[in-house]
Amino acid sequence: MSLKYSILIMFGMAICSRSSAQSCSRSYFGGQWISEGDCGGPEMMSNIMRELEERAKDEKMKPTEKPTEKPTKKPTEKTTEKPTEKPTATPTKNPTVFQRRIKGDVDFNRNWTEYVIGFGSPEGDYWLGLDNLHEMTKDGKMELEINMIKKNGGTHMVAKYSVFSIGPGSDKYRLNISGYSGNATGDALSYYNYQFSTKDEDHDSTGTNCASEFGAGGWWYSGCGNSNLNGIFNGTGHKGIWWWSYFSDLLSFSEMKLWRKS
Ligand SMILES: [Ca+2]
Repeated sequence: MSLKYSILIMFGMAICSRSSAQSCSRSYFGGQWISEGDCGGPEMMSNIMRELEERAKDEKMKPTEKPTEKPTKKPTEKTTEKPTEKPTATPTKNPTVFQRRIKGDVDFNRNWTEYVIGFGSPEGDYWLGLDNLHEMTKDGKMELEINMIKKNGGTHMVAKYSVFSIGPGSDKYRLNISGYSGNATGDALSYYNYQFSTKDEDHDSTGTNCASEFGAGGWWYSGCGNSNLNGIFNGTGHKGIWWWSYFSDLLSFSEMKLWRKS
């Protein structure tokens, strides 16, 4: 008996035992099968052997089947692209502050170049700069609001101008202003429409330099004028910060801001 056939017989014994697990036991001894218990007789056994032989043939004829590995299909990932959001140009309702005197920690007695480019901190004492002022107002669509607090008594004064623009550097940032309203002592700016002056650039109408001899800061001086919001903080007389009268209207606070016309 070949080794292969022996294996088939042993496999048959296993099947037989499983089909009648409790009542049948068979063994191959001395060239024949010996049964113990109810194993269904020789006919059943021969049927089993025949089936095993057929199975062995079938197994031999079968080609080796390699498990076909199905390519794992990744689900198509659809990128959820958000539509490009265009920034919405929402018109700001907030004003632009271009001048503020509140702490006195920034020197305003500066030269021409510094007044052109600006200085200080937007959160504190501040001058935006004449170049920026010209750019922001040249379309003629800005209004001016000036908030002030008087040093003596703390009165809050407001001066508004419906027309406010600053000329180009070639015209020394000339003031164009009109349409006064408010509760300030009076209109202390609109009759000027003068060029800007500093201690090193004199464009006023006097024989002296108002920026250094009178006001101690850059301003639209004429001869020399009725306001001096860029004067010396806590200064006295005409070199201090004042509106309309340096005798009675010295200020502890000023803020100049632009509103875009609605
Ligand atoms: Ca002068």
